Amino acid sequence: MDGLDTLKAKYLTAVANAADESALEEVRVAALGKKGEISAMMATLGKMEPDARKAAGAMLNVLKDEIDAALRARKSGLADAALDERLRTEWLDVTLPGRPRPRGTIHPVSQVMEELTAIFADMGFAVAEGPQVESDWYNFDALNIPPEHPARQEHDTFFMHRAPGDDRPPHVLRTHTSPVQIRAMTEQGAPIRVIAPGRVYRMDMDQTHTPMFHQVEGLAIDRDISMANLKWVLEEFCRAYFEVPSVELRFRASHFPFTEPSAEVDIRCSWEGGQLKIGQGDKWMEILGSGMVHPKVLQAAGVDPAQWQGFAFGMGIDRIAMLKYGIPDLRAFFESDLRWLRHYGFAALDMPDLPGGLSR
Ligand code: 2NM
Repeated sequence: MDGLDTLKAKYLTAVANAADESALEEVRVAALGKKGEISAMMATLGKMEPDARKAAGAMLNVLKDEIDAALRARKSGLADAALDERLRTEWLDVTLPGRPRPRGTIHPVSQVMEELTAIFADMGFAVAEGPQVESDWYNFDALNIPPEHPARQEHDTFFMHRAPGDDRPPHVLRTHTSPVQIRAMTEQGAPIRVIAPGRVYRMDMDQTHTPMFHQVEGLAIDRDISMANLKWVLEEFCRAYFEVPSVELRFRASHFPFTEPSAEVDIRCSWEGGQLKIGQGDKWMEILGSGMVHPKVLQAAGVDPAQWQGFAFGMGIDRIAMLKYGIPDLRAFFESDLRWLRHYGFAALDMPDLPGGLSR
């Protein structure tokens, strides 16, 4: 039988060059398959003389075994390479630290609420809370704001709807947190020392106003509380809040229906190079309103104005947050822009405490 060496070389080369298992299978079929070249040669043995058949058959069997062995060896080589490739590409470093979950941050308004709560708590003020939907009595009447007062007109106040046919005055979204103080006085009586931080609502929207904003009000009622106590409490607050060694406040006569006398409070500051400095300089900046609680307001809350008196004040939380943390635009507070929140937000473990300093 001639040409077996050529055949052997042809198939061993084809085996060696098969790039993957399916190419290898094609080689196997071409050589050893039922219609393959080796099988076809086996089929010719029957027509040979017995001696020649024996010799040719033995050679063909050797050739078949050699090609079969080469196929198997190549097949396991390809499988090893395929496994190595998977191990290389699907490799995973199980010792890497876990990916931190994206975590939220503390909103500057929440941070400032925590800070001022800590400061006032240190001076003996408890936190009071109340509903954001209020009766007009708690929001206005009890605070000596008569029906014809401008603050009661539609352009400032959000009114809730009553059921058709219900002629009682509508509820309102509270326009200040003062109703919380009325409720606290009514429930606890005097003496009392509370702050009421929270959301308030006014129909107003421009560069410096949003329809919802945050306010903190304070109230201290006792037998002999005066404007002097008020001034000290506010100075202590500003010193701690703005984290400066000293501050200077000035009272400017003003008017609120719920206090008499009333004063707006300015803080000494400077604006050198566009940078606000609290406690020094030759400028004054208004930061809050205050006064001695009007006798009619005490009376409305069931506190006898012949025996008790005290101060109250109110300030905008969003505004003092902007001042302390250099936030230029009020409206950004409520836009829920993640980049803004990540930039101005506080880490969850940055909660303030007075011994540690409010900002660390
Ligand atoms: C202010 C200014 C002055 C105030 C009054 C009361 C209450 F309920 F006790 F009468 N709470 N807050 C008050 C006084 C608020 O905000 C500018």
